[in-house]
Amino acid sequence: MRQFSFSVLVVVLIALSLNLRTSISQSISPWQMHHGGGLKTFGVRIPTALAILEYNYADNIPSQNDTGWIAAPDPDIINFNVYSTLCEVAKCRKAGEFTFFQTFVNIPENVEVKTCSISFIGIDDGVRVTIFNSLYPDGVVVPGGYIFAAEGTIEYLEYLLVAGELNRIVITHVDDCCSGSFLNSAFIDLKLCTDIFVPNAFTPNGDGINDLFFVQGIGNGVLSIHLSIYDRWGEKVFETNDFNGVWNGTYNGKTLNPGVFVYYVKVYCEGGGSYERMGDITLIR
Ligand SMILES: [Ca+2]
Ligand SMILES: [Ca+2]
Repeated sequence: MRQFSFSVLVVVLIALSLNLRTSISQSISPWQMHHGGGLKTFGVRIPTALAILEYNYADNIPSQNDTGWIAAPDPDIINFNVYSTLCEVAKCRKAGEFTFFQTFVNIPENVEVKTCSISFIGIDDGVRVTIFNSLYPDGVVVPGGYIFAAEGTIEYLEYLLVAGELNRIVITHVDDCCSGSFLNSAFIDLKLCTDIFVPNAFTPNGDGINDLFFVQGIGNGVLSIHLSIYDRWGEKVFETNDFNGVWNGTYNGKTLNPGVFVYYVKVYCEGGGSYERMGDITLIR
């Protein structure tokens, strides 16, 4: 009976890892652009250091189905480049024209967004990033989500994205100075992974119930893991890089006494990125 239960467990484990550990099908739709409502006069000249205040004058972000949305010049990277409407009309930072770009990021269910950033190359003159999803139906500007420089990266979008739905990302571009008005490229770097589950106790007494310790829930997007377990004196008693690696409560072939151990697991995600978990495991007999 014990032998049977153990075999069943092993078969279930292998089946789980074979069935679940497939790649995640995320998708990022082609960039669209919207010309907005034309030149906005600020009335005052906004100092360079306070340039984000220009966004107080921006048009509202058009709704996602607004008929003004058209394909971006290059739907993959944007590649927007026009002559500034400010030339011979307004001095730098006394007026601005706002142009919008949107894309939809489809994040599957049951995954963790480990990191997400958006990098820009060739900005003239500034960008702001806003995210819309079920958590933020009215949109949320990413904290620190402004760049007034030739290029840069906005990070930590992962805290605002929602799995299991389309997340709409909108760039509001501002041209505030003659003569150029361009946004060459935007690149969204999204790293997804399943979140693992690590039990906090097991009972390796040979009764076929909860006799093995292993990392659970290794699913979509996990590339590899490294698990190590230490006793209370800091000695490593188990280590594996195997998804299916199990600890049976022994060390060097000897049965260990009941007690509290510490596990450390590092999970490497497809496409880069990783995360770590550590905690206690109680060995009970
Ligand atoms: Ca400009
Ligand atoms: Ca047991």
